[in-house]
Amino acid sequence: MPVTLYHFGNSACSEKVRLALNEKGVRDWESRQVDLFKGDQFKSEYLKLNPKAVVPTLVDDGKIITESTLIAEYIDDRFDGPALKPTDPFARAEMRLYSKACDEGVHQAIGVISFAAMFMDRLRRMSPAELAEHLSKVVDLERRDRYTTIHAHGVRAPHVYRGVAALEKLFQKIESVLNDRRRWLCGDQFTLAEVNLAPYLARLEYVNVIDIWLVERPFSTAWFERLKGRSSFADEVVKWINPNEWEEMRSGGLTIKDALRENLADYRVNDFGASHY
Ligand SMILES: N[C@@H](CCC(=O)N[C@@H](CS)C(=O)NCC(=O)O)C(=O)O
Repeated sequence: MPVTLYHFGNSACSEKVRLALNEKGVRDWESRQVDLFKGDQFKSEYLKLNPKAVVPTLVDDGKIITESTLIAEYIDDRFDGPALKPTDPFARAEMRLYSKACDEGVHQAIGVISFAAMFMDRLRRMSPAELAEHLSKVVDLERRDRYTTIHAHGVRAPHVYRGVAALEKLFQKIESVLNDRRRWLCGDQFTLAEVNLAPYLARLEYVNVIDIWLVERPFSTAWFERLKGRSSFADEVVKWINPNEWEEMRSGGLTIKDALRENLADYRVNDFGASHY
C-alpha cells in the first residue's frame, strides 16, 4: 500500500520529505495537498493527523508520522534504496547534529525570513478582526508570538536577528567541514544532512539573500551547487513552486536584504565570540 503524504508545494518541510522519498526511489506515494494559505491546516480532519496544524504528515498503513526530520528518517528506514544515513555511529551522530540544527534554529530562521519577506504583507492586508482570527488558530504559541512580533516590527523583530545568527553558525560549520575532497557533509555519502538542509538553502536562494552567507565561502557554494544539480532537487523542490511564488519570493526578499546584511554585520561584531557551533 503506498504511503500518503499531506504536504504543500512551496513548503520547506514538505520539500524535505519529498526529497527523501525521491532519493529512496519511492515514486508511488499518494499526494494530499494542504493549502496553507486557504487554512486547510486548521481543518478538524487535518488536526486529527497533525495537532500542531503544520505540514507535512505521512500516513503509512494507518500509522501517522509527523515532524519532517523524523519523517525523513522513517522513510530511510522503511524503504529500500540508497541508504541516507551513514553506517558509522559517529558519522550518524554528526549527521543528526544537522537535523537538530534544522529543528532548533534553521527552520525558524527560514520561517521568520520568509514571513518578513512575503507572508507578513498578506497578513497586513487583513482587517484587525481577520488577523486576530488567523493568529488565534496558530496553536503553537511560540509560532504565534513570532508572527505577531514580526507583523508589528517587521525585519527589526529580534527573531530575525536570531535567525540571521543561526544561519551564520550553520554556514560557519558547513564551510569548516567541507574541503576539496569532502563532497558531502558526512563524507562521500549523500545523507539526510543534505536532504534536511537543501530546502532551507533553496528558500534563501529564492528570496535572493543566500549570497549574504555564501560570499567568501567557496566550499559551501560548491556543495550547494552539487545539491541543486541532483534530479531530486529539480523534481521535489523546483517543480512544486508556481510562477507567482517565484516572483513573490524574489521581490519580497529584496525588501529585507539590506536589513539582513546589517543584522549579520552587527552579529559578527557583537556576538561572534559566542558563535561556536
Ligand atoms: N517542526 C515541524 C514544522 C512544520 C512547519 O512549520 N510547517 C510549515 C510549513 S514548512 C507549516 O505548516 N506552516 C503552517 C502555518 O504556519 O500555519 C516539521 O518539521 O514538520
